[in-house]
Amino acid sequence: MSKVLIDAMAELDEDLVIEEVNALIKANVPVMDIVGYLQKGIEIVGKRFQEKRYFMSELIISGEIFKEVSQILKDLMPSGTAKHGVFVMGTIYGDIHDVGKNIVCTAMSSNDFKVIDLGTDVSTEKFIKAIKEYHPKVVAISCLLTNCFENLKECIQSIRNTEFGKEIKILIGGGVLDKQVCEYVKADFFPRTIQETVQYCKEIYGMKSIK
Ligand code: B12
Repeated sequence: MSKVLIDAMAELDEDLVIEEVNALIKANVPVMDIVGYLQKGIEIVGKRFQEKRYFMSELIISGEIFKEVSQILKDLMPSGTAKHGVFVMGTIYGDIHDVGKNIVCTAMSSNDFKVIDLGTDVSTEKFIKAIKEYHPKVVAISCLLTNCFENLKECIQSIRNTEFGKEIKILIGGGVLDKQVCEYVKADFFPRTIQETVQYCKEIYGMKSIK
């Protein structure tokens, strides 16, 4: 556990965050552990925002710091060969958060999936168009806002209503989600970790081992 990194992220001390991330990399701390510490720090940012101790500017800065660090961490993950199945992912319409989505996409790509990243604020039509074009067995939707749950539900229902909708597995994720939301929006699975996401997708595509 790196309290230094958690606190530096919470305090939005960009230089210290980068210094500590580099120190952890040097000490061979696994990339996903580093992401976990950053996430703990950014959760504190979110809490302070809720308590009105931080404002929009601090949210924006926290997202920027996370993105910068993600770039450093991305280079440490193998780029992958895209030889396995297709993984379509996007952030639901109404929501522009993309830090978590980008991490999941990078992890999937480095685990040899062909990743189709649809971006943020993705409409139902765009998801369906991508499904028709790429024929994925798994579609992943990110959502960080409570007021987008209805969008999530509508989008999933619309995907299910298409001709291929019954066979596709739909995963959801994002800070505010839990198993109850997963049931409410009728998604197939709510992975708690990225490792679980990778494992689930490998199983769906009939692969045995996990990297
Ligand atoms: C940074 C940030 C922003 C940045 C986003 C920058 C960006 N490029 O993404 C900006 C400033 C744009 C922003 C805007 C807003 N935000 Co904001 N934001 C955050 C903050 C602080 C961090 C989010 C983040 O990047 N976390 C780090 C990543 C790594 O975590 P993650 O996304 O959860 O992803 C991880 C997992 O969940 C998982 N995952 C994510 N998606 C998926 C999908 C699948 C399929 C799977 C398997 C896994 C998975 O993988 C990741 C790695 O483990 C959160 C606080 C928090 N606790 O999350 C608030 C938060 C999400 N925001 C919030 C709010 C309210 C807003 C605004 C409405 C504020 C406003 N008044 O305008 C706007 C909404 C704009 C919009 N329409 O989308 C609230 C949401 C509350 C709620 N219950 O709805 C939060 C929780 C803050 C709070 N506590 O109040 N925000």
